[in-house]
Amino acid sequence: TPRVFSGIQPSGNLHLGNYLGALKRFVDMQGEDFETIYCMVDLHAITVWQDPARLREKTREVCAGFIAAGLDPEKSILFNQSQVAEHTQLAWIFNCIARMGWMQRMTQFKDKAGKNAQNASLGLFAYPALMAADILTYHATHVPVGEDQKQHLELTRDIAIKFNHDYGVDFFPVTEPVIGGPAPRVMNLRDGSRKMSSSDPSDMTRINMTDDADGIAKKIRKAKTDPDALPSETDGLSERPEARNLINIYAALNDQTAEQVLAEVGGKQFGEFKPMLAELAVAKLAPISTEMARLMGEEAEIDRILARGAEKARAIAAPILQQTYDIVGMVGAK
Ligand code: AQP
Repeated sequence: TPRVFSGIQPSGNLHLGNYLGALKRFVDMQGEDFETIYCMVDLHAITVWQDPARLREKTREVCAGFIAAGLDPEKSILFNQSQVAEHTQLAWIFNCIARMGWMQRMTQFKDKAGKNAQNASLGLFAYPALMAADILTYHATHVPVGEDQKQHLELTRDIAIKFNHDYGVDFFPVTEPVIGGPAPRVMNLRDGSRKMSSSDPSDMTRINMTDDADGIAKKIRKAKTDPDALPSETDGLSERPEARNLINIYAALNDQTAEQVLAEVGGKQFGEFKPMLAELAVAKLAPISTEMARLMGEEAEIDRILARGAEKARAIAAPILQQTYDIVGMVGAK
């Protein structure tokens, strides 16, 4: 069976972008067709400063979010990245495969490092090589992510290809990004040109998985829109990023396509559509946030799930790392 790997950083609040771009799709892939491995990537989170107590809390919160959204620890391997040392061990090998020029082209580094790149951590620069190791230490073939991760997945492919070429082996698979669904890039509610993000200083720009019904309704009511009625076909959304975003969110939450949604709501004003969207968002998200809150009260249970998941993950990763060491020529590789 093909293997799926993906992760989410426990660095901020889980938001609707994480849910529709990643988590909901993790759940969709869980089942007979794939072996699914999902990770809280705490080592990625610390590429920018994290308060230790908050990092612990957020790691458990993301795990609670995974389970509340429908990931079943019996069907998917769930664990915390730092629990499986093979990720960092393989990342070192990949640091020696990836080229400086490749890394310098990464737009996420440029965005996050900002103007003062000299002051960014070395880890932030090397982030995509660790991500390649996360994926390839399981020989994962499918990686569900939001559209913002596309460039990092291309780098993962480049690393696999160069490793195989340099050592004359056919060892690492060339991974397929699984970017799709109606909302691969959920936009900021106040600015349709920017993605919804946990690091935006304004909480009104995003819907958090922990927001209550009133909070969700208020954020949707205040979301930026334009004065026109909704079109009945997606062509009519091309110059209307805010309208497109709300339609895509509706479609993704309701397991429809944007076309299907517009066939129903075309002609309506936002005054009528926004309450429909708020009602749908609350109906879909409230059960998840309620379950998340309950699970957060069961810290020991979460830690047990992570420990068990880490053991299963290590059983897959360890032999692949040893084979890698052997290919590279390290004495003592098993
Ligand atoms: N706006 C988004 N739309 C669709 N997918 C998104 N993802 C993130 N934002 C959106 C997807 O969520 C997964 C986890 O990403 P991450 O670990 O980078 O999470 P994050 O730090 O919470 O992402 P942010 O909010 O965008 O963080 P900052 O503000 O730090 O940049 C990935 O699959 C990602 O594509």
